[in-house]
Amino acid sequence: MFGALTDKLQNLFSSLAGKKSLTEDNIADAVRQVRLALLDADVNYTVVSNFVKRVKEKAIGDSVMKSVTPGQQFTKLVHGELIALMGTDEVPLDLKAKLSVIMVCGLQGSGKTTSCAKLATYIGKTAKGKKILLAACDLQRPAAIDQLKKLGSDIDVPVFHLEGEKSPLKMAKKAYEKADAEGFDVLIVDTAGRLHIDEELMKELEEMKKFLEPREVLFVANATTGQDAVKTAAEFDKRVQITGTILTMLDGNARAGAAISIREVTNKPLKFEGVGEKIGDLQIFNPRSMADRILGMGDVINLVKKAQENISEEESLDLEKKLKKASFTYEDYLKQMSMVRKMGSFKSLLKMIPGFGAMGDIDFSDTEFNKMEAIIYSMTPAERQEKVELEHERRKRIAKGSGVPVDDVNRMVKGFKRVKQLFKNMPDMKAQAKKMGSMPDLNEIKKQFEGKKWH
Ligand SMILES: Nc1nc2c(ncn2[C@@H]2O[C@H](COP(=O)(O)OP(=O)(O)OP(=O)(O)O)[C@@H](O)[C@H]2O)c(=O)[nH]1
Ligand SMILES: [Mg+2]
Repeated sequence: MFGALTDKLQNLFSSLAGKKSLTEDNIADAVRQVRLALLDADVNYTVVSNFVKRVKEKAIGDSVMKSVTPGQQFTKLVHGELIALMGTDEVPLDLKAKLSVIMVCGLQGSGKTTSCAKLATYIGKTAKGKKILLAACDLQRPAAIDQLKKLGSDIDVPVFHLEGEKSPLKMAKKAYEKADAEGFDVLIVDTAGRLHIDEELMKELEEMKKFLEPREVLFVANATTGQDAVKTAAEFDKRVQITGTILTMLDGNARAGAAISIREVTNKPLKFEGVGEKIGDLQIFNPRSMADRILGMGDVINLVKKAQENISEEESLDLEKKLKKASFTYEDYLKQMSMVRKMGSFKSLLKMIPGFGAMGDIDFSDTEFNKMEAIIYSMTPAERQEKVELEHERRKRIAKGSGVPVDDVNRMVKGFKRVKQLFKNMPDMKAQAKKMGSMPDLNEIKKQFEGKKWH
């Protein structure tokens, strides 16, 4: 997502890692490179200036820089400042009112309507039992109502609209009355977008806001639109006092620097990120996870969350025990791979795991998976359990049995060994979870990873 920025910062950090000490000179140079990398990624100019000023002050003033690993210290400093820039903590939705209204606004095509449906799904999952109503208050485009109705029916959430109603404000009022009368807990209001900010739109939103008294006014920002997103966010905030931002299109190859500047410019939290077109592709914005991804450290936080959502406790516990004990066999490998496949796109998932970037040469398509399955099924039980060495004769036999060239068998064995090694070094997530109660302390897990993976 931040490909170029990540590359530049990683190059910088590894060049620093070789240095014995950091002097004012090479700090100045490093800071300059951070500055260029951020500007290149389209981070807002003022935001960059403040950012590098903070980094420089800390780097020079910081006695830790005199420690044995100055490169790592500098990396940590940048990492910490990136987290601070994006808000430090997750900021959950405010749904405390008896009927909590969420007003969703933004420019045309930014992803408002989709985000309304995604939010409904998210709330349904995270705040179980809440009765949710969607309101179609975009009367600009006739198709907008149908779009929301379709999304609502897909996720089984009712959508309010009145045939023939021309005024968005009246529509919003009627939706509110219905939600109130029928005991809904959450009302999500989709609004019209415009190509540019215009007075009519802003007035409409202001009136709607005044009547609805929403707990949340969420600004939807398309991360691919660059600096405009920042200006627009500031303008929306001035007029309707947004409570937070939803970043969309982060799955595209966005130079998302502009989008992450929105927090500092508006001083309102980044609340969610949209990472795809599907209804489930919305996650709460976690500044730490985003900083990790920007620095190319993988996304352990969201990986753990995804794993918790998609894999049963026993399944993962069982496998994890084996992984830890290194009694991980080819059969487990197969199980592991099919489990990961359940969690969604393989590639995007692997990118979340530190160290897995290096496995880019492994192909995880269906054909490859089927091949791998055939190879493993052609092995004898002793081979599958790694009780015998897979010497050449055996590999030839397995290749023949599964109808693939020996090279494919070699590749599979190599992949298996790498995964086994990688998982042996993984921190014990489930033990962590037990210790902390139901939810693992993700930051703790991160810390354990940091120690292992940095330089
Ligand atoms: N890849 C990707 N596509 C998205 C995301 N969010 C929305 N989209 C797509 O972007 C397009 C526009 O989304 P809408 O939700 O209709 O945007 P909108 O702001 O309601 O648009 P208007 O109502 O016309 O102003 C749709 O095709 C969505 O499927 C996202 O996070 N990632
Ligand atoms: Mg829309």
